[in-house]
Amino acid sequence: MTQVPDISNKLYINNAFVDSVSKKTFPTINPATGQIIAEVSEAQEEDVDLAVAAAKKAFARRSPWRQMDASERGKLITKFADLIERDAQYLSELETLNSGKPLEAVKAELKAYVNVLKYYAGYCDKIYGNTIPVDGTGFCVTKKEPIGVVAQIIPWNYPIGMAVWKLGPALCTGCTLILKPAEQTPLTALVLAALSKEAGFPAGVINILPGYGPIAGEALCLHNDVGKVAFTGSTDIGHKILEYSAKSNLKRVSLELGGKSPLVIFDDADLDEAVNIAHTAIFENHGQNCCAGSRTFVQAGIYEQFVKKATEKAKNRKVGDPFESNVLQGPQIDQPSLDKILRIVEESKKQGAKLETGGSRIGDKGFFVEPTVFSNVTDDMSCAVNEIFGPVQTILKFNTLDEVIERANNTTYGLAGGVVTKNINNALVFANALQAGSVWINCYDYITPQTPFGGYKKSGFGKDLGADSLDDYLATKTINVLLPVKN
Ligand code: TXE
Repeated sequence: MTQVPDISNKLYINNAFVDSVSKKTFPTINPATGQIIAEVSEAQEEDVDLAVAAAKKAFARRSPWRQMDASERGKLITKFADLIERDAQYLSELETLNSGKPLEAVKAELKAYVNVLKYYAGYCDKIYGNTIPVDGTGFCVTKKEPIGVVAQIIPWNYPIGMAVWKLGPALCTGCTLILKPAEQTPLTALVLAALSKEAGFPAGVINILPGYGPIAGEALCLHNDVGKVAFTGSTDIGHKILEYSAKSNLKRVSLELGGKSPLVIFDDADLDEAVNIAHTAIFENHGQNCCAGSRTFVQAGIYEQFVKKATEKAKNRKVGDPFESNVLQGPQIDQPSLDKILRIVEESKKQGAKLETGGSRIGDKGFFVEPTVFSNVTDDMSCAVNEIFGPVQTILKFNTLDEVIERANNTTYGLAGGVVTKNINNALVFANALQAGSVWINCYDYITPQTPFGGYKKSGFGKDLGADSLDDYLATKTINVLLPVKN
């Protein structure tokens, strides 16, 4: 049995695990059983005020964090990464318990997250400004400065991953932060808090506030001492985050929102390889992936064979207890998510999509859904338009490159996309024309610490990962000195 950490009913503010001011708690559940794992402390507006005040103090002039050499910040982040690696087994088990993600997958993901932190650790002392050859006799330099106090609001689909993606660039640039994990998955964030304390970050640099979006999340976004919000979540809430910024201090905002990403298979592709890529693109993490390949476009010449093989593969996908080693799919995160998936499946059936396999809930305990495949899908059907965030593959037929480019772009989203073909021209023409932040050729979901990730259109703006993500946490200051002569 995975032990629930004894800090699970605390908030983490100013390097201390404390009760919420109101002493309110909320239950967190195991999505595989629907049973309560623990009562978790719920942050409210007054806790947000305390955490922001701690982060502000940690960012003040002459504070230990502001006095620290950038290279020392890098060493702290490295130590943090090493501690996560040390406790990988426990963190993975707790993540599986709280999120329903298969344990083996979580363990593999965790290795990648350690590398993300190490990437940012190495970047701390490599953040440069410029010298600029200005008109006149001025000597001009630019400096990249940390924004200050940042709020980070993350979802439940990759709880450790999203935390690390946000913590990395904030710490690297020297910001201080308040992170709010999703209400469904608060537990591993609290363990990360404990590990950051052990690593030795000064008080107030990292604060972790479990709580609800419309309460703690909203209070963070409206706070006038917060200089930036980094948000990953739904497009609907993305709209709200911008409103909060407009209503308060015009804080900076970066948004990583939903998607309806196309994966295009041309008929020159190796069929088995294409089926595998498309299967993983949609079914990975039970479809709960913002860049899931949730519209599979297959060229007419191989359409029937593709559907047959894709259906076989979905039927063989092992669903069950996420702690079992050969299980690839655990439960969906919660009841609303389950209801949304089943509603879209029913709507699509009524609209004429052909259900090849799946389509139903499994059992009545936990939130399990059968791996589902739809063929004969047209662009206007519910399963082709809406972000399902579930294990539902929708297979559409196309004929030409120009046609599929137009249809692939015919969405309000623009997070990612992929193409499988042996024809390099078609691959690159597609990659150039797709209105999306990431394009994968003959692969999918190829995400590394070095590669910027983030959307176009209603999938948001700003980047996670890579050096590009640092820009969102930095302000450029121009310093001009007037010299008596030019040379
Ligand atoms: O998202 P929310 P939900 C999509 C996916 C999913 C749907 C709903 O389609 O089915 O969104 O999921 C916080 N002010 N994605 O309801 O509500 C909330 O507490 C400030 C795609 O879980 O956006 C949580 O921490 N914060 C996505 C975070 O926002 C607020 C991942 C995400 O929750 C808030 C998740 C408010 N008013 C869902 N309301 C992706 N891009 O990967 C909520 N939050």
